[in-house]
Amino acid sequence: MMKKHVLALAISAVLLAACGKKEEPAPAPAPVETTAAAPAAPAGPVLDDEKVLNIYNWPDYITETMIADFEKETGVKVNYDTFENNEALHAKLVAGNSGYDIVIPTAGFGKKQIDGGLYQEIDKTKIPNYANLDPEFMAKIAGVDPGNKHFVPWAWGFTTVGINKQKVEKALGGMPMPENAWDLVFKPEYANKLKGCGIIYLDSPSEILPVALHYVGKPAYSENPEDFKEAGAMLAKVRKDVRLFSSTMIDDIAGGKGCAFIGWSGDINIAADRVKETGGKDEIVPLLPTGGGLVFIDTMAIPKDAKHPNNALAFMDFYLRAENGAAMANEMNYPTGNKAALPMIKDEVKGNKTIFLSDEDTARLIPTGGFSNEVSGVVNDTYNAFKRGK
Ligand code: N2P
Repeated sequence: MMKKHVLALAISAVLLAACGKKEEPAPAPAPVETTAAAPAAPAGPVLDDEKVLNIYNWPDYITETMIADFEKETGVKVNYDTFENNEALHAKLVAGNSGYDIVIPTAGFGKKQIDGGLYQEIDKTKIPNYANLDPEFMAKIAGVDPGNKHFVPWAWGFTTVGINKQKVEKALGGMPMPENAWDLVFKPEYANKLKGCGIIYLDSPSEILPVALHYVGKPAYSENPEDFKEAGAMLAKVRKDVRLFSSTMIDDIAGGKGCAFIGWSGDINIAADRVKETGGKDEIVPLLPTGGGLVFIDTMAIPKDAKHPNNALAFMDFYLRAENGAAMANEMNYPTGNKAALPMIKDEVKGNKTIFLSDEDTARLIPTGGFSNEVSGVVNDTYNAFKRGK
């Protein structure tokens, strides 16, 4: 009743005002002196005029709701594309005008992109949640990005050997598992036995060459072409046993295309979960080779020619919220450098020694690094010769 009355009054006031409109200028409002504080700046991040953000990331590397949540909160429309490996990202960046505002290189690989001036410096004052990051983790990245000027951590993991336990045991036929799991995919006496159930390698020179070099006792990121000859000779011996070079490893593992694979730790765990969920009996396991997994730290960076750098910084800040870091571990099996996220990570994930490694396994990892531009030709040639079987 009361409401209706008020509404009626308001309507008649509007009507009256409209009718009585004459040309008389309204008196200028008298300056009001006030001691009240200026109104607070609107909460939320500074955004670019165009509410668009173009992200280029690896496949299967973001939780289901992260993009939609960011869009809803900020009104920024996110275009999200994926690339298969560091080489593909690199080619896109070097060509210029990629159109991307955030890309996610592996830090070691991306060093030459920093050196080549392909990235902007990050304005950390626009990322308040930067404070959530673990300083020790950031110190590791500083090894390739001094002062942490360009790279903001996304997630990390390691390239390793994964197996379908039942299939591998059957194929080995009583032969014991090697102590160094890299033997399964690099040593002919094992690879010959596993070729029947399928050996799959990641399709990327920068994944295969460092582990191959390390396996033959050379520096994983050697700059010496002679070392590559040795790694190439070792690889050539198992070439005929490799069934597939894959860029869709989760699908290939879960789809039963192989029994031993060189893949990423989290993806092998995702495939394992998928097999379990669909009622599969076989166990998919990422192994922790005594010969060490190849660590990767993937990081967000803003290309020099990005059109929406403020939107990019706003997304980085959003991503670095503790709950988003925790979701990457809980849902995607990849740990982050987000220290504030740790208390929110589920016990079963924290307790999984193939996600959160023991100190012993951590010490064995092949540390972050990268090949220089100069040796990249040799890396690619060695890989391509191996793949072609020449
Ligand atoms: C893909 C995540 C792994 C990226 N799902 C390896 N750098």
